[in-house]
Amino acid sequence: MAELRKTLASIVSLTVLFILISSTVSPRASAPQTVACPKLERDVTIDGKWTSAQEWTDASEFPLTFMEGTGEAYFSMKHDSNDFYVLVDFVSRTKTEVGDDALVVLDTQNDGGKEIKDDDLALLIRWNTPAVSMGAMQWGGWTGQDWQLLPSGGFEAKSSIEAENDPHSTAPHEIYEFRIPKATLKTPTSGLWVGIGGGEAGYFALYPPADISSPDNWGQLEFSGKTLAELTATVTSASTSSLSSTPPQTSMTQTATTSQGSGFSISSIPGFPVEAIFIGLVSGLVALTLTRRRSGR
Ligand SMILES: [Ca+2]
Ligand SMILES: [Ca+2]
Repeated sequence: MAELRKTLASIVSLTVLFILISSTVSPRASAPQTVACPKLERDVTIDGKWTSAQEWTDASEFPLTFMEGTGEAYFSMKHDSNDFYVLVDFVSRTKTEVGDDALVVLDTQNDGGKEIKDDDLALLIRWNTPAVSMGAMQWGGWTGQDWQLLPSGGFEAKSSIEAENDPHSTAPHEIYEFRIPKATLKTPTSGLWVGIGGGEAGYFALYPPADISSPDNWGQLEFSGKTLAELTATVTSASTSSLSSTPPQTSMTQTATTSQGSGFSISSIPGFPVEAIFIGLVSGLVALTLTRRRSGR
């Protein structure tokens, strides 16, 4: 509860920060990227690690783009008839610090827009101590409350640094796993945004690398009836496929890109640690929406 109070107490001041950050983010130049989520071949165990070396090799994988700091991190996704699964594998994060976190944001009605709306959902795993992470929290589906611990309805989220089965690296590092019930998503296609943030020195990495305050810029998540192997074959045989933005699983050896000078200039704002900025981004979205609701706008 202390952590929850701390987050809530930060909302007002961080709203200002959020506005400042928003003003520094360049608009996305191209249309949102469509990303196909393959049907799973192997079940997921939400334990915050690669339960086996094959647990996530049937998932689509994408590097996160570092807007602040450098590193190597990926997110992977797949689905079955009931759930959407996300892995965030922060390969280079071998030193865990308080405040490190991973966030999955969904536009559940895919109505986009230039600002966050009631249906937009965020799930967070945050490290409360260097050794203990706390479960998922959510906001969205507006009933007036802010973050909650472990929302009901089948959500699951865990993190660990146990990497003995991780094909990227077996050196201990931060790994996050999420289960999100598909019933949460109200349309066949949903806006999607994934990110990590934290660290004393500061890091902030995203997919897609866009302004998160505007759902228009989020990726477009589509659940496919095909497995990853089938999707990859489709891409290979049809270069004009809409799946062309989905990298093949060879991305397992791909390194995350860095994106300094992309227009996202957190470092231009003095006096705020990036950890606070990351939480502030989310808190700012909450506060802005609450302010508008209270003022009737
Ligand atoms: Ca697992
Ligand atoms: Ca929405």
